[in-house]
Amino acid sequence: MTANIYALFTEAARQAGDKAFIVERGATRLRYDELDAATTRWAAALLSTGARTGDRIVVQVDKSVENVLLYLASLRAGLVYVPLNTAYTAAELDYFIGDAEPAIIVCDPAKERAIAAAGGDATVLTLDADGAGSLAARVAATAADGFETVTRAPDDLAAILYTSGTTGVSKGAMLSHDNLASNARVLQDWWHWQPDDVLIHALPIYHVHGLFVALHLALLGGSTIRFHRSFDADAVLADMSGATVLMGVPTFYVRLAAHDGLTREASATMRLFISGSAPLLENTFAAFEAKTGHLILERYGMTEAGMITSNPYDGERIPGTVGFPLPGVSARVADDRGAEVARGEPGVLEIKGPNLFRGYWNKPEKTAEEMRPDGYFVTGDIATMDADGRVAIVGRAKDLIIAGGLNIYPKEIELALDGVPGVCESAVIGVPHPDLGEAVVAMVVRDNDMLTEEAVLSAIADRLARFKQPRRILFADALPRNAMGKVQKARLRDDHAGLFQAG
Ligand code: MLC
Ligand code: AMP
Repeated sequence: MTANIYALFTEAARQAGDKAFIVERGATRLRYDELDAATTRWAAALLSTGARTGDRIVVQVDKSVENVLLYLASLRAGLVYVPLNTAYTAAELDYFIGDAEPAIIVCDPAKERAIAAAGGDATVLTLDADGAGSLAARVAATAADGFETVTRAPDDLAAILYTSGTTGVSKGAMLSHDNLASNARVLQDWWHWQPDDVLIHALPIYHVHGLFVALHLALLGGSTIRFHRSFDADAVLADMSGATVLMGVPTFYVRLAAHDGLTREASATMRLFISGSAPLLENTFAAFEAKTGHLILERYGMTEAGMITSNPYDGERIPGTVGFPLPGVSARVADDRGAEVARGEPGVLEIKGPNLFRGYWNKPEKTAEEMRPDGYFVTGDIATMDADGRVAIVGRAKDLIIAGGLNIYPKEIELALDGVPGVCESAVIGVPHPDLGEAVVAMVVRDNDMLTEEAVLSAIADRLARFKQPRRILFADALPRNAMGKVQKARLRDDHAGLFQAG
């Protein structure tokens, strides 16, 4: 028996028959009974490059139906899928390619030349936003009558997803077929997935949320996906009638709640709005309920472990909490030595379960730093757990900013800023932002008074993806430090908390 997660999708597709799998702008792009034949061609085309089981395939392409097929075919072919945010710059890509050592790189045609130069021995193929490119041409030219899904063991890797770290260096979280399959099965049950569910998919497909949670649940359930290339509140609302589930980051719900088109009628067929990847504010939850009658179901997860806790489907959905550890997941709130604290007290959330990753690619020392001897993983999130086991995320021990559901580590930005001529030192913080939840702000001490905000931003533009670049640069004479010489970021955050607030 194979543990290849694709085998589960084959089975579900068989049961779904001629039902639509992906619908885009009202048109069916792919039916379930076409899925196996399509991924057969894509998988055969990938292996025709000479890539072998266990090889990495790095993918940085726009969201498209073909991108979905590429992902599924990579699983089928036994390759390890390494998706990258399309916003990453050439400088950032060099690192990922060097670290992952892929056999295949798939990129946008515009980046082919630069990537070929950095790609070493990898076969570089292209795929554009319309699903065309040298990979698509190879698929079209591949004659494949059948393709046997490559047998994988439960612990074999299905994907590596990069996540940045406190030191500014990204780490590849290794996720096995069993990590992904077990999490999808548990969520299917926990969220009462139904055969006639219709999912609005407007998340990017290079992160856990859009790639695994959303795609896998639809595939396992044989559900139809209403496919959106990116999130646009108008388009999502226009597509809501007849749909049943939406998964989004809090920014989705902030924008929807502010939209005149969000009403009880507009959301009448919906049964479930799920939020995660960043904290959902209680006022967003309340505004959404007031306009629709729906209680957004908040869950909590991370790249290293997929989904970890979730509010209940039937029980109380309490804003400001992320619910209960999912079945099979053990969670404890601990002090800095790993000893459990009293219920209700804050501490670092530690977790264990079949969803927990296989470690960081090529970085066993980083894996060891975040594991307790008894196998618990230290999430870096500060949480409380009540007597019933309900978890609330109340802060972060890690120096992390989450903007629009995307993680940004200040260190990486500070390193880039400190390299700009005229910058003496910098401190990067996250401050509340009405749309993105948090926005990146940099305090900069300069030794050249002529250095402007625009000049600093343009100096780092090629180095950092746009979403990581500070929304504001504030110049200061000095950074506030404590007696140990450490920059007092909490004070900076307090001082600038109102920067993006209206009024
Ligand atoms: C885009 N921009 C952002 C941004 N997204 N800036 C900060 N943070 C973000 N998240 C910038 C762009 O570079 C651009 O800059 C400007 O904002 C507008 O770009 P856009 O493309 O129009 O943005 P928009 O479509 O509005 O996108 C915002 C968003 C999107 C929130 C809809 O970022 C998004 O889909 N986020 C979801 C991320 C996600 O999937 N996270 C899950 C991680 S998994 P300029 O200056 O050029 O105009 C995980 C685990 C778990 O965390 O628990 O799920
Ligand atoms: P990532 O590394 O991109 O997978 O992001 C994981 C991090 O997102 C977690 O460690 C949390 O800090 C944060 N996160 C995810 N879901 C929630 C949530 N519902 N509430 C608060 N923080 C969340």
